[in-house]
Amino acid sequence: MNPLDKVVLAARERGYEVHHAPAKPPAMAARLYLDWLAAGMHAGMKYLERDPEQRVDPTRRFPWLRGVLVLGLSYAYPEPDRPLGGLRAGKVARYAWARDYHLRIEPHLRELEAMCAQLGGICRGYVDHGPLLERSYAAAGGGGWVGRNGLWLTQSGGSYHHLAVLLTSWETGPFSQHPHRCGGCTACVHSCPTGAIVADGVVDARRCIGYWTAEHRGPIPVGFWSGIGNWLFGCDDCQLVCPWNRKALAAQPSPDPELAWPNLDNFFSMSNRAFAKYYAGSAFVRSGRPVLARNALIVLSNAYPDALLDVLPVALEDPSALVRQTAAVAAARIGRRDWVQKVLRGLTSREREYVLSALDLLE
Ligand code: B12
Ligand code: SF4
Ligand code: SF4
Repeated sequence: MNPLDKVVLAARERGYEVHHAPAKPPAMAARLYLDWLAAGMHAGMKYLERDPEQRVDPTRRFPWLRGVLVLGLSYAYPEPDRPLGGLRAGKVARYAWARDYHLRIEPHLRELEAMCAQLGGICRGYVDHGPLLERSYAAAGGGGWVGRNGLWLTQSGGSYHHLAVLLTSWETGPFSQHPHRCGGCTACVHSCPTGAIVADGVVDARRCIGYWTAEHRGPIPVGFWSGIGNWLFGCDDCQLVCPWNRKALAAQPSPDPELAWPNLDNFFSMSNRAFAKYYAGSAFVRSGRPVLARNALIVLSNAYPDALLDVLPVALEDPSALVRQTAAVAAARIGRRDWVQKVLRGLTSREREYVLSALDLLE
């Protein structure tokens, strides 16, 4: 067995499906990325502007790079039951129902890198954080295609796959391209509450609930609040309707009911430190307690105004200005403008500006 096949086997033994992709994403994928950036669709994710040439052609940064292995890990595990007790109102995207996938995948990538070195090659593994077009590698890897919702999906496993890439100093191949199997379906496009799927496979992050609720750290413009519905963290609307996800099922890892159905009260009653400890190892910790509390206030103001009335007295006194700002707007939204004045006093002029312009829009 040649060294590359040994690495592929080792990845499969760790639960990944593996596809061969070329060292560089196809020129058309590079063009799509640069056009997306130029149109500003990356919203506040400034890191995506860094070194776009390297992202579309990683051989510039890694001169030893000859081929890429795409690793797919299914997370199509079943939905756990909602625990009893507590304020369990918001929906969490499926990827966040189990231990943070970065923490699960990265140790495997380090093991595969070490194995490559022992076999006389070089490998570098990335999941999410590298300057790489993971979906374009996946699409070029032949195991699946990029659907209208922009997600990479396979016929047998649907789109609930985490992706990682292993850059290698060995030639990969042969390559094949999977047929595009969306056909005449447009279910995902119509399901998106905020109209974020602006063209086939193109998502404008400025409109995506996944961006606002999990990546954006500041206050959320009030114009997006109703579109967020009861998505507390991330959004799966464009995957829930996909026919290719109906049959997909994965056994591992088991989802944690406390992550799939968190008790919203925790985001207001816990200190930042207690929150980090309680949710250690989850995707929530990367965003932090104030972001989860911000989202909870929006969900409650959209769908559970009575429960919002119960948490507002605490939220309006929260140590985080982000939470107080959001609480003030949420209070006004359910007719309690009399609670806003007190909050304004403790905010900087910029923070006040957000609240006052949101109130104007609510009129
Ligand atoms: C930035 C980012 C986001 C942004 C922007 C999303 C977007 N669509 O671009 C936001 C925060 C909105 C986001 C949301 C989500 N994300 Co995200 N995100 C990323 C990240 C870090 C970069 C993506 C990027 O570069 N976008 C720019 C666009 C232009 O590029 P692209 O999405 O890669 O699309 C390329 C391909 O579609 C290609 N293409 C299109 N058609 C074809 C055809 C062929 C033949 C080829 C070769 C290429 C090709 O062209 C595009 C440009 O190269 C990647 C990880 C990574 N490093 O790649 C994860 C990633 C794409 N996200 C992921 C996930 C799971 C999500 C969410 C489902 C999370 C959630 N539940 O809330 C949502 C889904 C939103 C959606 N419908 O896309 C997974 C996707 C897994 C999969 N099966 O596809 C990734 C790969 C993370 C991971 N390692 O698992 N995400
Ligand atoms: S994740 Fe939600 S908001 Fe983003 S494109 Fe999909 S359905 Fe639309
Ligand atoms: S919902 Fe339909 S159009 Fe969207 S990705 Fe799935 S099959 Fe393709």
